[in-house]
Amino acid sequence: KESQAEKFLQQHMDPDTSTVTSSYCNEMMKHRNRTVGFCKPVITFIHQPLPDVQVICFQGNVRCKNGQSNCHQSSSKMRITDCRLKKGSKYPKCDYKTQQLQKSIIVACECVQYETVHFDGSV
Ligand code: PAX
Repeated sequence: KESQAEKFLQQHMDPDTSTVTSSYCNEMMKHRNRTVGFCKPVITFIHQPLPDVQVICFQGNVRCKNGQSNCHQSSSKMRITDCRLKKGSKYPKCDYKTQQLQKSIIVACECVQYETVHFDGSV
């Protein structure tokens, strides 16, 4: 079984893409998230080298949305793409809106190797 950290990389990392087309999210959600049973409402892909994301675990500590204290906010803005499910889109036809952004991101880190495990949001 893949670890939480591996799942994070699989679900959120796409370092090699710099410009995305309007079909980016629909393609990525199909290939990467292999949505089974339902359409995920929102997933963010991060277009930065992996070390830039790993180091966030050593940057500003913030409270997570679920009240846990293991979230960290990136000190610099990151190139990201938000994929949001379009209204009225129904499984299995998950239809996403693609939005390229430059924002600071908030991730949860676990202590074993201090790795990113959850995407908490962007600000
Ligand atoms: P997840 O499935 O919520 O958590 P995601 O990034 O894939 O994450 P497993 O063993 O898999 O159950 N973990 C934590 N989760 C939340 N908060 C803290 N502090 C925490 N610490 C550890 C992945 C694993 O991380 C563990 C948690 O137990 C999981 O372990 O987000 C819903 C999804 O939408 C994405 C991010 C989430 O998926 P929401 O709204 O509930 O926070 N998402 C959300 C996104 O990609 N972009 C966005 O802007 C937002 C808002």
